[in-house]
Amino acid sequence: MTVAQHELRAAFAAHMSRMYGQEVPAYTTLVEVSEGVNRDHLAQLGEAAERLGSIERVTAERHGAIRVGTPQELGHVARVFAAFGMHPVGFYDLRDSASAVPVVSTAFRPIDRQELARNPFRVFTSMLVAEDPRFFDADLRRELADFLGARRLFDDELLALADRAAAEGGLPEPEATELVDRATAVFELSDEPIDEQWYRRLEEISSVAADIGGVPTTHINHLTPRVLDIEELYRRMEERGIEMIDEIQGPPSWEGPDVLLRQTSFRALDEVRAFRKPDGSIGEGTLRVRFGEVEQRGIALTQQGRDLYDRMLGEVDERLAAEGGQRAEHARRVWAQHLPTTEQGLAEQELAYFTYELAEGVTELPADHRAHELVASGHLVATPVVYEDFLPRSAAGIFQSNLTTAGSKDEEQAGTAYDLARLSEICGVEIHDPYALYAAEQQASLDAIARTTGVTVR
Ligand code: OOG
Ligand code: NI
Repeated sequence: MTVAQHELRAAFAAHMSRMYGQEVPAYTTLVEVSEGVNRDHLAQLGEAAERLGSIERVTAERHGAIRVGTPQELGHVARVFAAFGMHPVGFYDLRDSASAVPVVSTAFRPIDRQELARNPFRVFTSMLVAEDPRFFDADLRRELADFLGARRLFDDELLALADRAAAEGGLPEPEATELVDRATAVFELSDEPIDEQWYRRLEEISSVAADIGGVPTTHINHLTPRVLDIEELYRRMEERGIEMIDEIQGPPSWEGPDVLLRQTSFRALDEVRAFRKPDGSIGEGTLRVRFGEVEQRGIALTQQGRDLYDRMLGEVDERLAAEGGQRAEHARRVWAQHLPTTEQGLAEQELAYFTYELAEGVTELPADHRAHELVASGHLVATPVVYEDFLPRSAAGIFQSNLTTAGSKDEEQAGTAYDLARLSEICGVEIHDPYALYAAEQQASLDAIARTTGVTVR
C-alpha cells in the first residue's frame, strides 16, 4: 500500500511538531493555549468560526521556518519538500527590510485547495546571500563559501527517497517512514560544537548569517500554530507569564473581516550550546536561535487589495510618527476609512478573492452579471479564499525578534540581484506567483458555474 503525499506531509508535520516540542517546551504550551482558544472560539461562534477553514485543518495547521546557506542547499530543500507535495510560492527579499537580513526567501506549501484542506503544512525557507558585498567583505565571502561548500545537510539516501516520492506521488512502507524520519532529523538542533571565533565573526555582521553559516548543520527555528483569535491567545500567554513581543504584526483588530495574516511571537530562548574555543577546548555558552510564534489567517487580497494594504501601512507609519500614541489605534482608524467592512464590500471592489457556487436550489442565472451582484441577489454563495502566504514586513519583524546584534550593511555597494526567476532556477522548479494561484482558484469556481448553467459570470 502506498502512503500518499498528503499523508507523508501530515506525518512530516506531526513529526516536526513532536521533535520541536521536545526541544522547546514553551512551544508545547503555545500549542495547548492555541487549542484552548480555538475550542472556545468554536463554542462561541459555531459554524462561523470555520469560515476560513475547518477546525480539523486549523488544529493541525503549522508553519515552520528554516534557513540554508547556498543555492545547492536550497535546491536540495526543494527536492525534499516536493516529496511532501510542498511547492515554492512567492519571493521575499529581506535584505531591503528595515532590519536588513542577508537572505532571500520563498515558502514551500501545498497549492491545491484540496491538498491544503488535507494538510496545509508550509515552511518559510530562507537562503543566505553569502556573496552579497553589502554584508560580507571579500575574505568573508571566500571563507563562507568554503565553510558552506564543505557541509552536506541532505544525504543521498534522503534525496533519492524524496525524488521517488515526488515522482510516484507517495511511497510504500517502510520507505515512507524512513523518508519522514530522515527529513525530520535534518532539522533537529545538533549538539556538535560550534567554532566560537567563526560564529562571533559572522554574528558581528548579522545574527542570521551566524545562525546559518556559523554552524555545520541546520535546524527549524520556529513552528507556528494557527489560532482563530490571536488577541485572546496573546492575553492568555501573558497570563501564563510568557512575555510576548509588544505588538501583533500585520492587520489590526478591527470591525471588518480578517484579511491576510496577523502574527505575534515570544522571544528567542537562551539555549546552552557547546563551543570550541580558540585554544581547542570545548566550553559551554548560550545562543538564542529559536522562538515561538502564533498566527491568525484571513482572506487573501488581490493585487489591488494588497496595494491598498501597503498604502494603509504607510499611512499608519506616518500618523504614528507625526502624532505618537498607539499603532493599533491609528491602524483601526485608517482601516475604517479605507477598507469596506464586509466580505461583500471587498468582493465588490475586487480587493479580495472568493470562490463562488450556486445557492441551494438555483439552477439558472440571469446573464451579464458580476459574481458579487449574484451573491446579493441570492443566486450565488461566496466563500472567502484563505491567505496561505506570508508578509515581508512581519517576516522581517520575526527575524528581528531573534537578533541579538544590530548587524551591519554597507549601503554604498550594489547588492547581488535576486528575483523570483533567479530563485526559481536555484530551486530547480518554478516558484509560483501567489496571486496567480488565488486568481485561478476564484476563476475555476466561476468556470464550474458557467459549465452547469451555461451563463458566464464575470
Ligand atoms: C523566518 C521568518 C519569517 C514568518 O512567519 O513571517 C516567518 C525566519 O526567522 O527564519 O516565519
Ligand atoms: Ni513564522
